[in-house]
Amino acid sequence: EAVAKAAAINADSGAPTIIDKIVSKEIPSTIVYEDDKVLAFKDINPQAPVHVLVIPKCRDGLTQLGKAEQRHGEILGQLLYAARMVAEKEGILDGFRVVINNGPSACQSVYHLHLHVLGGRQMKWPPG
Ligand code: DGP
Repeated sequence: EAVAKAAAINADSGAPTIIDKIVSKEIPSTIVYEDDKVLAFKDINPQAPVHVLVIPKCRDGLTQLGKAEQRHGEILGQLLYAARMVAEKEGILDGFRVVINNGPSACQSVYHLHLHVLGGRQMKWPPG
């Protein structure tokens, strides 16, 4: 966990991330949902039977949710709606969780806003 935190601190620079390469398809991913603004693909390190990341194709300053401004309202809504579409496509609409890790203390490791859509098993509360 300390390593993850250190990586997160170093990553918060606004530099390109792995997600840019996933959007450009330079790095392959298993796409679950895509439209002109949003891409959803399977997480490489799944924490549940269904674990999908939902991202804005254009980062536009949204390295993390904490950087959101009022002008981002439309894309933020589109991301949540895409999360719901992913849940339906993956057959977990009756029970799923949406998580956004924001910053080092939440173990954010990739600084391009992304929603985790998790499901397919009984989730616990509180989350760790
Ligand atoms: P977070 O810790 O909230 O910043 O989540 C970043 C997620 O990104 C983490 O669950 C693993 C995932 N991830 C990292 N690199 C890749 C990759 O190259 N491909 C895919 N599909 N997922 C990745």
